[in-house]
Amino acid sequence: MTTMLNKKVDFPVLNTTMRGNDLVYLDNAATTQKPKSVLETMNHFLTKENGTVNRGVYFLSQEATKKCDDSRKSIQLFLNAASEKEIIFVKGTTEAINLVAYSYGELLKAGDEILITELEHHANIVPWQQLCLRRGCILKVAPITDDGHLDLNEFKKLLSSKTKLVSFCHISNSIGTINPAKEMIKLAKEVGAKVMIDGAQAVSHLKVDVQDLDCDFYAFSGHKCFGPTGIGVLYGKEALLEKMPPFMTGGDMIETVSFQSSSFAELPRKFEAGTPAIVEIIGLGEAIKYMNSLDFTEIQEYEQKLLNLAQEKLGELDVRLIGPTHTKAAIVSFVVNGVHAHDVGTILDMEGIAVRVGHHCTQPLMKRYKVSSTIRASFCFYNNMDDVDALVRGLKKVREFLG
Ligand code: 7TS
Repeated sequence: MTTMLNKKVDFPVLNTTMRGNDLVYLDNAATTQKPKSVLETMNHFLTKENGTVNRGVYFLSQEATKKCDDSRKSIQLFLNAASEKEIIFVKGTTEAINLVAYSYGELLKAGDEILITELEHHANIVPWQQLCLRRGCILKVAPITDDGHLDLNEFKKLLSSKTKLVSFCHISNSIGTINPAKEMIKLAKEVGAKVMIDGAQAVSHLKVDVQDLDCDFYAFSGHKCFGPTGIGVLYGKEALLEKMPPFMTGGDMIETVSFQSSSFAELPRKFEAGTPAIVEIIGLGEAIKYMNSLDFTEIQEYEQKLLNLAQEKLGELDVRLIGPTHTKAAIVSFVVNGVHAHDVGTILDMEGIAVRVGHHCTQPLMKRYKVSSTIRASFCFYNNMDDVDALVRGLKKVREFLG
């Protein structure tokens, strides 16, 4: 390998041991580790500066408010959104999609169609399915080809003037497929549909530019891009957010309240009911700062090298790779022939190797491949060649133990 980014040093957890071995963390699609700067910023805030936002006349509250505003601003710049009003703080990708399904869903009527793909995480299936049950809309699903890519011809065929919303993952969490987002958005716009992108797996791997993509909504989770859990972002085009009713109601999202009626706050607060996740917002701001210090072109090249090496070495073992082999993120999903995925995961864990086994919250996709579960190793720029070797050594042990 020519480039070694050597970033493990920034992430304290990666320098610990697990069951007597150096930790090999390969579950980055589930959650990423946090750099020191994020941990220190959150600790500093809670230790020295804790206060609530948007209320106090006192210093601590003003400081907390300013830090949350700064975080929103850095997210706006990070995504290249046109305005801070377009950045809504939510709990995570799941909440962002639910918000759109409820609020944008209020604008839909019986017979309207929503188009998703076979690649989706349950978080990008269930909210639409439930919306369809509530409002009589129709859920359509664009199929994938055997090699794990969206079948663009079928996708095109499913688009019509009835399609009101298309929602798809930028990158599949389960098999790593990178969707041709720009092309899909262009096609959806031709029939007048709005587009939501589930970017949970993308923001830590690709440079995302919402204006260049021209999507209407984009969602991601802080914990999957080096920030804390409990915080995520919904980007939405201002004009569309203006038309949508609030999702949750209560404090912070109002302008005036009487017992008869209420008026709502301006964007983005119209969609942010209740005391926000203050320290998490500040932590996410620091994670964005960390990502701004990275060169995403270099990261992509490096992660592709890790992926190629992993695919090559796994190809030499008695395993079946599931999903695409190209145009994909550094996620490998596979089954070890004749061995249950959970047994593989348990033996790897004994070696200090963390992978996810199961259906990865993509049961329909598992069904498509006629498997109930896979082993998934998902890489990040802080992984290195030794981590790939450790995985391969671990899989050889699985064979030794289980035959
Ligand atoms: N969409 C995608 C593509 C995801 O990968 C996930 C989480 C979600 C939505 C939901 O994100 P959350 O932060 O709201 O939970 N994916 C995974 C995974 O692959 N393993 O654990 C969680």
